[in-house]
Amino acid sequence: MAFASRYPDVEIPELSVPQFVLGGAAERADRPALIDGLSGETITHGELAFYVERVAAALHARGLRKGDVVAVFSPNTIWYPVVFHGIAAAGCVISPVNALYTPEEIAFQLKDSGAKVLVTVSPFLDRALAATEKSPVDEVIVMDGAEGHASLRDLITADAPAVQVDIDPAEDLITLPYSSGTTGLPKGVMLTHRNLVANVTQSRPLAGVDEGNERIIAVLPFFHIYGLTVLMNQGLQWGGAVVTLPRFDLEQFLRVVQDQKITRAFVAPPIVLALAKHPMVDQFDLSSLRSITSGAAPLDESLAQAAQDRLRKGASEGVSVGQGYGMTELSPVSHTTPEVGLEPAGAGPTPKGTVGYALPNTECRLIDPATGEDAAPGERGELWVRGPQVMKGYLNNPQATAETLDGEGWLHTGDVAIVDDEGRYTVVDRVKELIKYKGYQVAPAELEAVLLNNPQIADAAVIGVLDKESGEELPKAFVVRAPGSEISEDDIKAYMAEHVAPHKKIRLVEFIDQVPKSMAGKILRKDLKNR
Ligand code: 4UU
Repeated sequence: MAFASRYPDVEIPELSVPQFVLGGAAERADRPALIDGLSGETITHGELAFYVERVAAALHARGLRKGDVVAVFSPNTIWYPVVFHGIAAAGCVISPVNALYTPEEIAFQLKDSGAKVLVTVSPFLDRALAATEKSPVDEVIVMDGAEGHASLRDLITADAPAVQVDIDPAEDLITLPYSSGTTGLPKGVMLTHRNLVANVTQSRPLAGVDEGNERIIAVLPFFHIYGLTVLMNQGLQWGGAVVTLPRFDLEQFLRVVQDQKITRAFVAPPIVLALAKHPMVDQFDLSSLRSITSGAAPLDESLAQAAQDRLRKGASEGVSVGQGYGMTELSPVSHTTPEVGLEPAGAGPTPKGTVGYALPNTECRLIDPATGEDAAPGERGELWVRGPQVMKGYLNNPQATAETLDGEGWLHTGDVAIVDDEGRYTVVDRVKELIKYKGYQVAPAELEAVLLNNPQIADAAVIGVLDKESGEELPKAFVVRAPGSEISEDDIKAYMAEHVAPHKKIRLVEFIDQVPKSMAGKILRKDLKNR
């Protein structure tokens, strides 16, 4: 049985993402669109639209054409959205690279996505060049400039004729973020202009937007789909200001909320934890905050309540703490908690442990993994989602696409949920391989491949184990030593830390004689979990 959304459908504008997001720029040309939370440097809506047009023209003049992939490897800065929309307006596809990645990880994405150009920042240039040694691109552009490389200033001031690229929003890709999905290695997730336009449009009826006056803190990274759609594009489309921070530091975060009069914070559970528990929070005036939404990993119900109670005891009487649920393959939002007063007709307050309601235009099913049938009412089942935010598929991987996205358009999330009589969903488990560490993806198959590259390791399997204290899932490796090897736990941790980004580090090691596998050779992760 398919559950329809409790909200009436919304109409999805037939626009490209730059047209949709920057469409209101002329009306608010002189108002800030992007503010650097540390330096205060500002780009207005008018400047943003102008720079985007210039970057698109310059990329076109350099020979980039519709469908070409440009990788972007940068922390959050006020220039990231300029680059993102410039690439998009040229009809090209942005593949956002995690700022923590090692050269090997970057090279994998460059090669797999077929990126022609890599855009980065000077502090990342060493890693970028080490990556392009392994997987060459035509050009490396350094936003803030570096000897021998074009800069963003060069692009903006280039004497290139304006371009008008025809974009078919329903077919043409805008972005190619990487996700392991339910199994295997990271894959390019093909998201169209329409996917992203839809997701921002669908989220609006639950958000209660004060058009032009919202101030969003952008501390979650733009290179992850959450930051890309919800913070950057939604924030800009709402017409207020997006205030960027390059990384999470609690004091900077609190200071920016206070000084920049932030109205909305979209965060991940570790930030809610800090807001609930850290003594420093009381030293700041956070009264401008109207809502905090947590997503990307499970949020404990009592923690959400504690954070809200604490902020309300301060000056932010009206603040609410809620949740969103999403997945890269869903552009990413399928469920969210409505702002108070925007619940579906007749529904009461949304309980804190839930991820709220399915967005408009979004259908859901809950499927019993054991039987493949719809779960009985009130019972848990794997969440399937259908709607205009569902990805087109995985790049160059029809098999993985078919395993995740069925012929009727249902995206099989690999998460287990229940729905209550009011239509509110609670995520209760995950049946896919994916591990989440501080909201970031960790793909066991990827770590297993790196482990197996070590000649001292004969076989390996990786699972996530819950750390009761932090509430985090810790990547744990089960390792079979090669004959004669005496490789130690510390050796393995050090070896992995050299090859993978910090969030993917192996945090626990157990030596075993044999990795349990099915007849078909699949690792029996359940058996490892149950040990
Ligand atoms: C339990 O993490 C994301 C997207 C997060 C997001 C975005 C916008 C959340 C709210 C929002 O408004 O994408 P991925 O692809 O990195 O990871 C997807 C996985 C899900 O399948 C699920 O296992 O992250 C987990 N997840 C959650 N789990 C995401 N949100 C939640 C949640 N509770 N609220």
